[in-house]
Amino acid sequence: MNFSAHRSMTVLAVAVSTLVLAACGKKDAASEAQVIKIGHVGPVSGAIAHLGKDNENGARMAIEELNAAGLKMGDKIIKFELLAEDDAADPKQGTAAAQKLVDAKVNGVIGHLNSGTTIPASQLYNAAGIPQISPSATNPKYTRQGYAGAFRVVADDVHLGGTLGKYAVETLKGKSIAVIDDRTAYGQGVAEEFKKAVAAAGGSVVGHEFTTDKASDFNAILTTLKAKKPDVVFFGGMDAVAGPMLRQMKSLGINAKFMGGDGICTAELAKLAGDAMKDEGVICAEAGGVEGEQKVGMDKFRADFKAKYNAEVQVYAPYVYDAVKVMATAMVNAGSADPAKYLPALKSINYKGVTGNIVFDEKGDIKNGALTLYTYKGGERAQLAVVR
Ligand code: ABU
Repeated sequence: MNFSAHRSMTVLAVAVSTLVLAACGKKDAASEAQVIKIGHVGPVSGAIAHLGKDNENGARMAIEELNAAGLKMGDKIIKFELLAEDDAADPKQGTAAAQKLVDAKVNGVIGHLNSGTTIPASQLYNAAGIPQISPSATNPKYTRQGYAGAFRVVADDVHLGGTLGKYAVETLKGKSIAVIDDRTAYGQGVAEEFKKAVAAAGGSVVGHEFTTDKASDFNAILTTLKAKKPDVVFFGGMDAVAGPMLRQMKSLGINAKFMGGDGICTAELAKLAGDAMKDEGVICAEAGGVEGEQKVGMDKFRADFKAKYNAEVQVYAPYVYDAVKVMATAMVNAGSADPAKYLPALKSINYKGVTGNIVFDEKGDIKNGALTLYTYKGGERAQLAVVR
């Protein structure tokens, strides 16, 4: 082959390989997955880490299922990526975690677990135009700030405290009702709603004492309340504090029924309370619930969760799971993960999840939210009733 023929062959080979590369590049661009970032925040360290992990596992389960479903937006496969942050249930760490997610330009956030972290964090998400769904924060203020992107898939403390207050008077026939709260946004809020409902039902609150979400010694406040001979003690706070409180009530000989909201209504409470957990001695409410044929989906979720994580659902995992799927469904319906584009689809969602039907009202709260009243028998949560 002379030089000229060799040169022609070389030019042809270069041209062909350029065409092939261009074609491959085009194919790669079309088949490349579109990554959608979902932030999740909960306390995976500290006293209620067991609840934060429960939530995070609910989110992971939903993300894995969504990715396995091979969903598409236009001609691109969607890959959901979970950016999980720890706020340790602390408001300052909550805003730091929120800022991290804002800086990472997440497409949406599921969280936080606590009202005390969710409310301040919501200001950052709102300023950045990032939609947020809380699966468990029940303080009513969260959805009453006028933020277009703030949603909640559980009932709020007005509903929780109101139902429990009425139950204390009308069903438990409490005559001398005492209240303790941990001064968090949740504990204080649910206790005040409980007191309003007790008064509305004609009952009487004989004392209200205060603690913190980190306390472990309640002897002083329990001794003060014991003098008032309570037949019901309501606690606004979380299970990590309620467990030791129940033990100290037992050692002080306080035989009152113990009540609380969703923060104590966990699988872990019986372990934390040990032998102070008497059958039917505790009444609490989860801020959601299913009945009838919807129980099939919830039962399957619980069994799948147990098989996957070798752990019982604590309380909120199914709500986190549904919240992730609600957000993903809104994105797919809108054909976009751009918050401004999928927000209208999120507002008008009608989603049948494992926790029931999810439709939002004008504030972003779940419409027709349920509550489930529980007691404990043999160390296990036992359902009393679903209330709407
Ligand atoms: N709803 C109970 C626990 C979370 C919170 O609202 O702080």
